This record gives sequence, C-alpha cells and structure tokens, in this order.
Amino acid sequence: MTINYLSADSDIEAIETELKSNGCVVIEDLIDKSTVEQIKSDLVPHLTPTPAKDKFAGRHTKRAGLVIARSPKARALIMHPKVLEVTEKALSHSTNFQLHNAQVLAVGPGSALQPIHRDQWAFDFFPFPSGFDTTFSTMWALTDFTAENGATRLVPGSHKVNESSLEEALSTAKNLTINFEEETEAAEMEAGSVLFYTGSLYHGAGPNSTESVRIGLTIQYTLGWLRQEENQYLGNSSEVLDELPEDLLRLMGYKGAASSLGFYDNLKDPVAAIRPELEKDFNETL
Ligand SMILES: O=C(O)CCC(=O)C(=O)O
Ligand SMILES: [Fe+2]
Repeated sequence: MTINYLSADSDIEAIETELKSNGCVVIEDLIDKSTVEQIKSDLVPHLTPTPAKDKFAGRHTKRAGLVIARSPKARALIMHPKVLEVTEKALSHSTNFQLHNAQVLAVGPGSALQPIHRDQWAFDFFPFPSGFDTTFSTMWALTDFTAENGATRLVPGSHKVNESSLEEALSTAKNLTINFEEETEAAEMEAGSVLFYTGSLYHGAGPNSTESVRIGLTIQYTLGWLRQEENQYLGNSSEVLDELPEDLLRLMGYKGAASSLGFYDNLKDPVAAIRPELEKDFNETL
C-alpha cells in the first residue's frame, strides 16, 4: 500500500481504482500556479492571529474558513468538475452530497505530528460500516508539501480497517498508536496538486521541522443527509449569496436530501429563501 501519483488528465476510473485500493491518491498540477497564488493571497490574511491551543488543531497551526466568501477564485476548486465526479462515485450510496468544510490550514515551524484520525470520526465516532464512507476529503497544496514541512501523512490501505461497534471506534480513536516513520507516508506534492483521501483513511498533518509554513486548502464533502462540519448557511452576506451560481448554492446545502430532508415551510425548495428566482420543485433538488 502506498500513495500513488496521477497526472491531471487521468480518467476517473484510474482515480477510483487508487481510492479503492489505497484510500488515497495525489493528482499532480490540477491547477496552475497563478490560481494558487491568488487563493493564497485571498485567504492568508484571514488566518487566525494565534495558533490553536489543543493538540488536534495544532499548537503551531493557523486556520481560516468562510472560503466561499473570502476567495471567489477558490469557488472553482470547490466545484472542480473532476473533484465532483470523483466525490460522486466515492459517496454514491447517498442520494447526493454537499460541501462539508472548506478551510485553509497553515502548519507552522515547530508543529508536531497531528494525532492520526479518520475525518469521519467527526460524527461522534459512529462506526459506519467499512465501505460506507460519509465524507470525502481533498487537500490542495498552496505551497509545496514536503516530508520536512508537514505534508499530510497517511496510512494507505487503512480505510479497510473495520470498526464494528461504537466502543471499538472510541477505543481505536483513544489508543491508536501508529509508528509514524514506518506506518505513515507523506503526501509530498507541488503547489497546485491535490490529495484525495476517503473519510475512513487514517491520516494527520505531518510535523514541520523547517522554517517555512506549509499551507493547504482542505475541501471536504459529506452525504446530503448529514450535518455539515462548517455551517454553510452562516457567514455569507446577502451580496455574496446573490452572486453565487446555482450549482454552488446547491452544493452548500440549499437543496433536499434523501427523500424529504431539508425543505422549509410546506416542501419548499430551500434556495427560495435566499434566491426566489432559482426556486424549483423540491423533488427536483434531491
Ligand atoms: O493539514 C493537514 O495535512 C491535515 C489536517 C487534517 O487532517 C484535519 O485537520 O482534519
Ligand atoms: Fe483530517
């Protein structure tokens, strides 16, 4: 098991094969360097002025969300057709999927290895059956990612480890001991490349022993019927909401899910609350 690298023009089947066998894959140079620089300059000024205080969030790591409002250019990454096609396949056991979280992550000098985790433990450690992923994660490199500067470290193949009960999931989360040198691999990649990994894959931000900051933009997706990690209904002004394309609004969650989740009033399309001209029959939004 390893992290494999595919070129930007790889077909979806090749990406799916990697995700099935390793739970992760890097797509090289999916966006150009000027897009990277623009997104970085939009988002970096919004990084929290001080790092987080806990080990998971990272004592030398700064973050910022509200990516849609803060970086018009980053919207194209959230809606990148290749990413959406791969996510659709990865989460095909649900009627649809939605944006879960979009966040810039700056891992500063001196950062320790982030505790290894599954992103889908966010759902109170519910032991979703193996093969039933509830999230799909992307990590876009906005600087080069190296083993030294904190490239995300992954345990390829660990998406197949089954947690058969809540107790088992909780105990795994608490006691997981991974020898990071031997069992994890660094997703080294150049700025403009993107790492894909499943919600069930063990991973964490790597330690940063350099003098420079590693910056990534993580964009994650989740099943339409689950609660989003970053609340997408808050924090966007009506000016921003007015300029967003319909497909992005739908991806943010202004749509139905499963058979009847997410309407308002009497089976009304949720988008009608903010953009009445886009209203559809509720069932058409599923
Ligand atoms: O920054 C990274 O490389 C990974 C961060 C991560 O996995 C997380 O915060 O959930
Ligand atoms: Fe994570």
